[in-house]
Amino acid sequence: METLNLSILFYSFAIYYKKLITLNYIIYFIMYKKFLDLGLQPLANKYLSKKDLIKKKEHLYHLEVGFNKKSKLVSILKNISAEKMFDNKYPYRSSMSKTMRNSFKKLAQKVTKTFDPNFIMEIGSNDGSFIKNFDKKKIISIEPCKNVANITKNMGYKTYSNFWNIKLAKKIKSKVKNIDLIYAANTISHIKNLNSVFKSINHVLSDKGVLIIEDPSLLECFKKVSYDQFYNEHIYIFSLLSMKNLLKKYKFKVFNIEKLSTHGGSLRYYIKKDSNNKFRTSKKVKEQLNREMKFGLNRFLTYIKFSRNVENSRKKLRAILSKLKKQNKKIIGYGSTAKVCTILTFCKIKSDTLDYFFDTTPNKIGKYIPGSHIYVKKYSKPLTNEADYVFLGAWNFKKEIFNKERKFIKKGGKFITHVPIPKII
Ligand code: DWN
Ligand code: SAH
Repeated sequence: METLNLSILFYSFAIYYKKLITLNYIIYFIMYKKFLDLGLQPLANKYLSKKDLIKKKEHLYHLEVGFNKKSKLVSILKNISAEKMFDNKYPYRSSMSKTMRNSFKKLAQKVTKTFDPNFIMEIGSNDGSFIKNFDKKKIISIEPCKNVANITKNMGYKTYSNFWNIKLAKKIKSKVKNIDLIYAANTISHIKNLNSVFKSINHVLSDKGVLIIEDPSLLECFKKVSYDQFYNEHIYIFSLLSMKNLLKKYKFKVFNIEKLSTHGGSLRYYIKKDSNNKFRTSKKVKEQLNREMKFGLNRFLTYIKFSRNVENSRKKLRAILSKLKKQNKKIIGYGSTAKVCTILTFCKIKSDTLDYFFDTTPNKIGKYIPGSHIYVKKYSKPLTNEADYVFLGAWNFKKEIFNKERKFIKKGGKFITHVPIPKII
């Protein structure tokens, strides 16, 4: 009887969510409580050519976000294959911003001074913005996108063009024994199977070694209502609360954290094996946990409130843009980020509102943004009088961009942002 009831329940779900009948989804549905629905979205880094536009073939998925009450982990609910997202046409390049180049350089100097590692490994090395600060004999890197991995291979760095998993960990361990620093920036949040991630790290990291993870902070995302942090590649948005719970299972411990302003507010977690007594836990860990608890990241109600804030943000942004269009103002976009895909699609903003986007990334230029199909133009020199208003797609680099565009601003040029509230600046 119990089995029959369960089967009925299973099939009712299956019929209700016609498009999402995968076992994975059902499991997620049980584990995660949905709090945000960002509608049908494209894969954020799948830029389209003119030919693709004519063919009208674009993969869309339902972007829903859930909260795991037990582990406090926040995750998108749809499972998209890693091979599909991180293929040999991946366009993102970390080195496109001075802010990130500087951030990686600063960290490289800091870890050398603080930990003096024998050997370093980076997971998700992209175009080598971090590893290039080290001697080629001291570091190896992992980057699954073949086109991107070729950049660091050509620079002479040992690069494994694979996804991080136990098979690769075993291969690496058989060749290098003393990896005592592992770094992964904006990458662990991209890997669905966290069990495999941490087991594999445990396998290669020396007992006295340090693991440094850096990813967008859920607290900052909620405070800034930056719902654009949610897109297909950001499978998880971590908080210290969820990271702590997660690491417990693998006998890892966060012993220090740093609040970073990069990527709209990130957390850098310094992690060690439980058995390692070399590092004392910093009081910053407790302070961050207190901040997260005070904000309510442990309570579902906070998530419902965030979802309401997102809806208000959409209304306000649409109102600003439509008022400007009624006044016949010319608006363009600046920084064709992965994040902007979520905003444009969710707010139904197309090329009748934003004429085009300026961007510096070679593989995005001359193509169309997924979903909204807004054209990406090559950015080659500071703005003059290209538009009346500029929508900041790369709002996370506001400081860098405003510095570059100070003449445009001085002449009365205006920017529009959606964080923390949609406004003209
Ligand atoms: O997590 C991820 C982060 C690290 O990078 C990945 N899943 C994908 C990607 O996300 P993103 O596209 O949102 O990242 P960014 O770094 O915010 O993208 C900035 C974009 O803006 C790039 O396309 C480069 C462009 N840009 C520009 O045209 N002029 C950036 C700056 C600073 C500029 O001056
Ligand atoms: N670390 C860089 C790049 C972030 S973009 C930075 O902070 O700027 C995310 C990177 O993670 C991409 O280059 C992507 O190819 C890589 N990545 C995604 N899944 C991965 C996996 N399973 N193993 C290793 N790298 C992965």
